[in-house]
Amino acid sequence: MKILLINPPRSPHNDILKYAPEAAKPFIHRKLIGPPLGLLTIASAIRDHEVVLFDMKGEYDLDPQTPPLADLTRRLLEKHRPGIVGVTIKTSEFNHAIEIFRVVKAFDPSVITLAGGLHPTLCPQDFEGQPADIVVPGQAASIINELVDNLARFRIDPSGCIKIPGIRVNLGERYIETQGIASSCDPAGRDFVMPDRSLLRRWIGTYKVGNSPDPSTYIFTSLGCPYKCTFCSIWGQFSGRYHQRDIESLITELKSIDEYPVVRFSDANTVVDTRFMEKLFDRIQEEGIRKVFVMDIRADIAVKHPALIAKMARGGLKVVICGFESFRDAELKRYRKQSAAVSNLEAIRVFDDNGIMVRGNYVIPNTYTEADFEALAEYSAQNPVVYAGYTILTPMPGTVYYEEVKDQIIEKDYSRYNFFNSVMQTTLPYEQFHERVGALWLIKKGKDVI
Ligand code: B12
Ligand code: SF4
Repeated sequence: MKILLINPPRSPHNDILKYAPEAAKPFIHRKLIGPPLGLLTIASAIRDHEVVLFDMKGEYDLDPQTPPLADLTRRLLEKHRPGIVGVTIKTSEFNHAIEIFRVVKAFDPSVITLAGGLHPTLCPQDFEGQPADIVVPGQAASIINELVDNLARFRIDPSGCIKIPGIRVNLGERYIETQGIASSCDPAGRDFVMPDRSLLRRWIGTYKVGNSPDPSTYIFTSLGCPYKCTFCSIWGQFSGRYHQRDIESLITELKSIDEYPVVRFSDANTVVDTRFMEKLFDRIQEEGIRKVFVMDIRADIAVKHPALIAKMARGGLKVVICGFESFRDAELKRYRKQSAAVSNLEAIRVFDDNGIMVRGNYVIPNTYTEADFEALAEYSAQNPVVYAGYTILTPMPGTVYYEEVKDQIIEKDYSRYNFFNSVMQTTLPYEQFHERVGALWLIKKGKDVI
């Protein structure tokens, strides 16, 4: 049975960009670029079946004249005639995923639709009444084969899957959560699936970040995060667990991706076990692996372990994304960041000393007034980083922050939940708030490394 796996297009909404001063616009993110690692993992797990992976983000980047979503989906259905269509979904892509499922069901109601990824993991209930036959929460690489085998055996009838624990099955009149707990999955260890990047070859030229002429790929050395920041979706996705990869498996993967000189670690929080990172970079050196590495490192960790940062820089670490979040301890405390504002400044020094380009990200609450914006702008200008990102503190469904403020949410359209549009009433007028956020992007120093 043929399975079509789709990475949906990006949400088009970006009110920071829309209302920003013209001078700031070139610096503001228009789109994040990168291969869909989760979907690739799923595709690689079921490679014994006939799988087609289609990256719609990559396709629209490759050819902006690509037809609109519904037409593109119909073309894919006509070309491949799949029995199953699976879509990977984060919150801002929910609407696009539902549109894809609608087109599939209109094309042929017997095609099974599968929803997987972050949003189905955190909010599986959102799919009730939607044209998604099966919702697969969590790291699905360990059950996807069983699921597909069942669908094949039961002639593509979703009711044949109700014995698989931990999924949601839409039986038309009933939307049921199957009994039992999904067998414990060890996604970074026993159940790790080596991604087969040849499935993404068509779009490799689009996976370029910054000014780099070379394509980049994602690799994870860990999944989840041991911290519990209130606004963050990631620790909830993994129920607070942190899964670490095996070093030799990582070395094998790094040695197999010659066509990708730039490697972006997709870890939420790359340096947790410092001994692991020491060893990984020893092995990278021993094997003579030369890559430009990009990764997320917490400010407090960089401050505590400058020698490790120096070693990683010698091993190819060139860009660090650092969640500064705020310049005020009171805000950091409210977000449960467990890092003090002073660490942001000290971390900038550690990274600068090692020639690492820092991308520092601040999150802006909807309550910010002119005085708050001025205070942040002054602080940022005194402590500039090569590239600073300013996005909106957004209550992503499934987070602690969402529960804290859900009564204040005025925007229910998920396609606006991408950190670029306020979904709550802003203290400043809406346009002015976004303009102020946009203007902050002007504060940067130096030249981008890649
Ligand atoms: C790689 C990545 C990307 C890549 C690729 C994503 C893609 N699909 O195209 C790119 C760069 C394109 C990207 C873009 C964006 N991203 Co992003 N991204 C990540 C990142 C760093 C890693 C995800 C990952 O690869 N994890 C490892 C894999 C193995 O796990 P996984 O994806 O969960 O997949 C497993 C399961 O979920 C499941 N599964 C996944 N898909 C499917 C599909 C089916 C059918 C099934 C059955 C199972 C299944 O099985 C997989 C294997 O076990 C995470 C942060 C993090 N560290 O988690 C943010 C993250 C997911 N991104 C996030 C966001 C917000 C975005 C953007 C909206 C940012 C922006 N402002 O533009 C855009 C989305 C586009 C848009 N504008 O709408 C948020 C999501 C928050 C939320 N609740 O939605 C995260 C959590 C980061 C954060 N700061 O909070 N992203
Ligand atoms: S914001 Fe970073 S440190 Fe905090 S929980 Fe999320 S991934 Fe972990």
